[in-house]
Amino acid sequence: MHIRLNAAALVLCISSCGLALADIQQRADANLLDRCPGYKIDHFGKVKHGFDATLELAGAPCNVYGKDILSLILSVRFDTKDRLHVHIRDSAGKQYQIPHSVIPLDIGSGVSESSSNLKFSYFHDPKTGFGFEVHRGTDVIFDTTGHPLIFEDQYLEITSSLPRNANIYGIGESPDYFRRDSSNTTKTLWNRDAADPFRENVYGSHSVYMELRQGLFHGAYLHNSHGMDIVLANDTIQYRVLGGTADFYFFAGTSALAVIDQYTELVGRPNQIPYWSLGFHNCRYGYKSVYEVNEVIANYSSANIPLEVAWTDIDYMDKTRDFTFDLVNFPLSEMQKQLQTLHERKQKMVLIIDPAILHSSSYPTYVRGHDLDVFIKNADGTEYIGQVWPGYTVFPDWFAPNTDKWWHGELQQCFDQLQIDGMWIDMNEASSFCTGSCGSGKPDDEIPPYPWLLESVEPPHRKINTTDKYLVPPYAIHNPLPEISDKTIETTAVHANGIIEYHVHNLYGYMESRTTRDFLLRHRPNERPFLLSRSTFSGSGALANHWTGDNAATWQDLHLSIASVFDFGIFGIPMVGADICGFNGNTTEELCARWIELGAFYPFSRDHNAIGMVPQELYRWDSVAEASRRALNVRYSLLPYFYTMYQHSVELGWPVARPLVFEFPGIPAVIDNDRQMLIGDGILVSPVLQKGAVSVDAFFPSGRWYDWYTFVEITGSSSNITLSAPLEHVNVHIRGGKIIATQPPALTTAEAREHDFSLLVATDYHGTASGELFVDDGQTLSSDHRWVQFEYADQALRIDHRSEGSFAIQQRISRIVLLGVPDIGMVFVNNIPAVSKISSKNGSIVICDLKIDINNATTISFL
Ligand code: MIG
Repeated sequence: MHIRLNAAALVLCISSCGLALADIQQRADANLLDRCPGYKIDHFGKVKHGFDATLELAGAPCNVYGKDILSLILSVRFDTKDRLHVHIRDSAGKQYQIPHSVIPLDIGSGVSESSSNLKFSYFHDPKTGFGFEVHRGTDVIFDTTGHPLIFEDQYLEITSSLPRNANIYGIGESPDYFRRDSSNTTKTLWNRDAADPFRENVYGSHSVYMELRQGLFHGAYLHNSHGMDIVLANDTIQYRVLGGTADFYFFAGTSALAVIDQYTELVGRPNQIPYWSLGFHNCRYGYKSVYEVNEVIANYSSANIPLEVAWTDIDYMDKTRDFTFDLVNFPLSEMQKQLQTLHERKQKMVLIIDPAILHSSSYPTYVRGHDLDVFIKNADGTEYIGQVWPGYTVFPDWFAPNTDKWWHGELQQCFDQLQIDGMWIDMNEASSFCTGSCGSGKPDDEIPPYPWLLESVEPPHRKINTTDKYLVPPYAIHNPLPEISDKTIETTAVHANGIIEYHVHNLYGYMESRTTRDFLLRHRPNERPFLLSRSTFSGSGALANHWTGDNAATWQDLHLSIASVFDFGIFGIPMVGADICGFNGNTTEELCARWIELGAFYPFSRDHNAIGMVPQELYRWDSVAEASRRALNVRYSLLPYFYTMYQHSVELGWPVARPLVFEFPGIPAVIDNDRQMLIGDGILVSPVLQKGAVSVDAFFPSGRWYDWYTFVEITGSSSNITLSAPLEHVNVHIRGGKIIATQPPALTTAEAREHDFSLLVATDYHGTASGELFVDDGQTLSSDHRWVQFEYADQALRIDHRSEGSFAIQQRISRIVLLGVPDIGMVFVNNIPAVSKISSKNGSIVICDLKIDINNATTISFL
């Protein structure tokens, strides 16, 4: 019998057992840093679309956390009119840089300095040497002058001044409030399997931030795969990086959406998702059998709660080995039946895969991989062996020439047996339960005990080898474990190209996402893959989607989930959500009800639970079931709108879930609002985040807002309004000035898509409103599409479409709801009186029984 426990237990132990090196070593050499001489700039000259120069160390090396590099190259390029690239690298070209083949950054067409919205200038300070400024108009958005550049082989330090109390967003992955505390924040970027500890580094790395100054946003991104700390303190942002080069990109903004557009143009636009993935997903760790999952699926449907996708966790595997099925509890034949039934009902199945592969000569997947030489190595050339669920494991080396072929082959065999609809890749930080190559030399059949099951609660940590500069780099980033190799692959492990893990650790999940997505694309050419990855890096959004990992069933984590969803909007991974009702710990009825009321609006909406916790499927309590039906009804009604907003993500990077500050940057009161969530720019969700509360204080920017359910108008006056919020109710409002297309909800997205549309025309104080609807087949990559445009003014609604695309929309508009308009008596469609039914409800006008073809330009007048 295999006992599985939550790995979080291990994390808790390690972080409390050992003092992290960073704590001991933390800036012990701070005074030495004062000796760093900075650089002298020379040979500054104009080149096409920018400047080049050389930098020479301006004095004696300080060698604080490595060896100072004497000679550097500065190149400045105006990539696009809103993106400036400033790259400082070693002249010798020895520092590790992320290859273009791994992350294909956009290089931009190049513009002249005069047509760029950003300008570059440099200064020489007698004390600190070279420094540079990035200007946007009169604003200096990045300014390193007065802070010496430190460029050592294992330590870069770049410091830029910030305004006092700067409004900084982004930098992660790290569970935190959305607006970072710019007076005292250290964000460590070192991918780590940790159960969402507040403010610490977790699964992914995104060294991008946005800053809001006087109503305008700008952004900056450091393209570097090394471990780093990004420190906000003393009115500066300081990068402390364990290697590589200072490869910066600056984004002119000026809106939040513009910054994200500019950033995702560089690192990759979000992937196109299948329409079904916007449905509701159910998962848990610890389902005992395929039969139990069958019951769960049936229970959703008898409770009338929409369930689009049934997920199964590592429980389905035979002894947690990838690409196998448990013969007794999850036999393949029963899984096939489940899949068939799901498909008959227009539902989907997603399964999990972990990267760690059992090291055993009787495990065919391992043997094939070994024969193709696809696993990460020790320095002596033997296979690197760690420990994950199945026992001692090896790890695919995504850099090795045969790895894609092998990984695709294993997946192919699995898909040949079971045509699942999407994939979930977990543990790809990569997570390993022991430190170092702990399984080397162990007999084939030895299954290691899990460290947290050992009698002494505290697994003895190995002796720390401070003489190896890659195991214990001179500068200790604030990774809260004794070694940066803890709970992952050791930094000295070697990839096929000779590169050690130290340089590329943060890329592991990104690279697994790429090859896994490639498989899905090859396997079903032209079908949009659905892929969910725990570990991500800059650019992952082009390949995969994300959930925020192992949160806890607490009110605090319910609240923080909003900020994390917003963070991933900045990171270019807009299809994101947190485990609804909470993963670790037992949820409660009330918390679960409140969580689905928020989670129904996460772009990626999935209930997920840890093993051993009380069940939390949405039908388990009457109040939760009722809250779920109501909230998911709103979500499913809004699917056309979610999908339209997601198409903005695909084309422009714009996040689906947005903080108020993105849409109302001029209102100081919303700079730190991470308690409400806008969907696109037109729907405001104001969830209850507090135990026992039956009302919510919600901020409403000035303007007209309309209650989703009653159509009652609320007058926003840039202040809080207390809304009633009984347990089963979540407040949702429509923003005046927007037109939103909806479809009647159903139990699956396929069914919901077949219904005719309603248009919610929510007018502003000028009596106008506008909106768009994007429609395509929701499934193929080559689908034709149509962008329908709606404009309401002077009591007339004009329907038109963008010139691109000619997808024929089958569904008609059968209902129009006019919000905030005077009474009407008649409806004309293209000047012809329309047969329709007009009624009014709470000051709104509801027109039913219409049959309006939206493929043609149409004018509907209301008199
Ligand atoms: O360490 O596959 O974050 O969602 O249920 C636990 C079991 C491994 C961690 C994932 C979680 C998943 C769990 N996995």
